[in-house]
Amino acid sequence: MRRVPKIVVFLTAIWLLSALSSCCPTIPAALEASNPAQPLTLKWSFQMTGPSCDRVYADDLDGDGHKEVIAGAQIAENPYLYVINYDGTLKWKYQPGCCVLDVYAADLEGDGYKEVIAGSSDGYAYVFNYDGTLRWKYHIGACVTRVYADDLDGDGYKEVFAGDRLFNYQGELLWEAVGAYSVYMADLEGDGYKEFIIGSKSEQRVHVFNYNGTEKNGNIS
Ligand SMILES: [Ca+2]
Ligand SMILES: [Ca+2]
Ligand SMILES: [Ca+2]
Repeated sequence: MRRVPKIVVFLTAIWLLSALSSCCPTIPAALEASNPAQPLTLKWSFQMTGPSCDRVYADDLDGDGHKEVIAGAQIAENPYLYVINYDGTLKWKYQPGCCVLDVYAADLEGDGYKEVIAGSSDGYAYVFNYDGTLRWKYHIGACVTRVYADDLDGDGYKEVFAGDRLFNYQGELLWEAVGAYSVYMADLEGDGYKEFIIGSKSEQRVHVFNYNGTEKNGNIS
């Protein structure tokens, strides 16, 4: 039986260890989109730095009537957050310290321009202006796997959820939701205040909080 060289075993072990210890998942196979009954036509494709793109989103950041595509490269080496024009050309890009895990866009202060929110496995939540300039970033520490924004208290300014924390639009910490994994904001009973809905990964529960961070009606399992 042919022996595997020690260096190959060593490098494979290093790769496996780094893949397991990182927030970045293993690299999937190449995309195949096919349906013989209804063939798909490729409009354009954009070459990223890494072999994996985990999060994509689209919105009209600058209000010119064309939506931009936001895409995050999920690779530890040379990762980038990309904002791509509707025609497939690069608008801007930003290099965080590690993989981009989630992206979202929202007009935080209602000035007509949407901000780009990104979470990274470098432990930071990032908020960018529509033109790619960094507005603020916050070091959460753990991998920032979810980002989202909505106006929770109805004051006209959107709050930013990132990782397990809630910030005001200027990046000031409002409160923490330790153990949060997924999030959404909606006015459940129509009283003008949105509730903060949080899915917990470890507890297998959904929690609903009032806009001020107090738990609403106990846990909903
Ligand atoms: Ca646009
Ligand atoms: Ca804005
Ligand atoms: Ca608000």
